[in-house]
Amino acid sequence: MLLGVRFLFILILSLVLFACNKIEKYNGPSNVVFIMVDDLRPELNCFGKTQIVSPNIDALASDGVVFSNAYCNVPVCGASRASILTGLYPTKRRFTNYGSRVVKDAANITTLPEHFKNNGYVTSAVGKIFHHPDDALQSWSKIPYRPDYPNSIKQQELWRDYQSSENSWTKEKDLPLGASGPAWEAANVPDSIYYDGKTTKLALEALDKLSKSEQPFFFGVGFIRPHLPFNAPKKYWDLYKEDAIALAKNPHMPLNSPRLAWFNYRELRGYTNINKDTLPIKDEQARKLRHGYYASVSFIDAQIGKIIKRLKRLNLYENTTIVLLGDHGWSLGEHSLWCKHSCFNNALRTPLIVKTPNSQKGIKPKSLISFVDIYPTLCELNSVEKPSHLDGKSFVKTLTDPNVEINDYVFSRWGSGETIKSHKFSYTQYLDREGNMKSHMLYDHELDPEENINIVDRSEHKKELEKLDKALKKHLIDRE
Ligand SMILES: [Ca+2]
Repeated sequence: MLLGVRFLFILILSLVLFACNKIEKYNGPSNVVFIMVDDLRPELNCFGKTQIVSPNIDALASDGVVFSNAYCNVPVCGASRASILTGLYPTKRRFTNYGSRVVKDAANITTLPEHFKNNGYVTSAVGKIFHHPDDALQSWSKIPYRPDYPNSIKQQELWRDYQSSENSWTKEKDLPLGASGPAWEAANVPDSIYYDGKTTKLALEALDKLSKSEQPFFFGVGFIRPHLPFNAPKKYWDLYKEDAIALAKNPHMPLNSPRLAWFNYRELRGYTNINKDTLPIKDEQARKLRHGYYASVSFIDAQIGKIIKRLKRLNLYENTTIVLLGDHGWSLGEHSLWCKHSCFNNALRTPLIVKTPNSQKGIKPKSLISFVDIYPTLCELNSVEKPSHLDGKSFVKTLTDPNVEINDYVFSRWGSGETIKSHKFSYTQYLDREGNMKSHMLYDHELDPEENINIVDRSEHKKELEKLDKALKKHLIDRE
């Protein structure tokens, strides 16, 4: 009897050790699922916020690694995606706006999925990964699916995606590019009616096929919400009581901030139910916009949940590297601003969650991470040699040790603004064409994380300012 118990104990112990060993020893190319969510800011529970319902992203975060100090390099879709997917910094000439294309700005550069393809991976995608559906098509083993391609490459068709009868006029074929409908919609329809629901359905089918592939795969899934307009099925709007939605606590520009830091969020003003002048958005409408943003995030969260569930069902979840990121942050009325397009923290700080077969569960590394670091990290994780053109650094070490620091500074730019961020400070210089400084702003993120007081003229920060100025100047020279 005693021998029997001992045998059973040894057997269980062996099985446990075998299981642990299997995970710990996993060391080689893993499948990669690369999930991009348009205009997602870290307004999620896993980033310490409480207003948005996002159980699936939060569950992924608790299984993976959450980067609370991750920064995009340029806060607009096209430029940011081109930068992430080439691993190159944006400059004054390259990746400057939403229309930026890899094939134009970095023609000879091997993109991240292309590099994986060249190294034995099958690479495919559904939805919006590159901004333009026809950009860098050499990246993929087969042309990715998007609802706006190849039938049309009119970008606005993708973003409009209105499904209620009162907005059917937006489907008119001769509507000029750039003409929009309202800034939100809550049609009482199933998920599958909106583009992101269609994307999910195709992503699940693609995963079923990829699971049978003999090659490892790199699979991109790109969601267009919570990009404007905030069109999402009504059931996601119903998760929130609009009256209870809190507005930004600082709906004013920072004290002493430069005029150049302000902008009139033309993107939002382009929607038919938003006033076209320079007046601030009224509280009632601000609350509706927040409601729409939250509903859109919850809609996408549900789609991500379906993808995770399918990965689990296919027994791919444990040994797949899952990367979830936004392409930049978003202002929800803070500083009286909306949308991206600024050098404020709300536009630059961006969600990044990474789960790998070997990463520690639920850790939150403190290191500053730059989005140009994603490309080299994925190479190192999968034993793929890094191409020589990369600007960033691998942050693989942070996936098992949250105290490792990768960068002293991260750098972002928008328009004439160049930003350097350390743990404590964010410093932005607005430069003219010749590189001369027109104005600048400095925020202390330890004392003033909301960036309400520009302290650039305070003498006590003179030494720190000189240090930041020197590091920024070096970066501007190095990256060119
Ligand atoms: Ca975007």
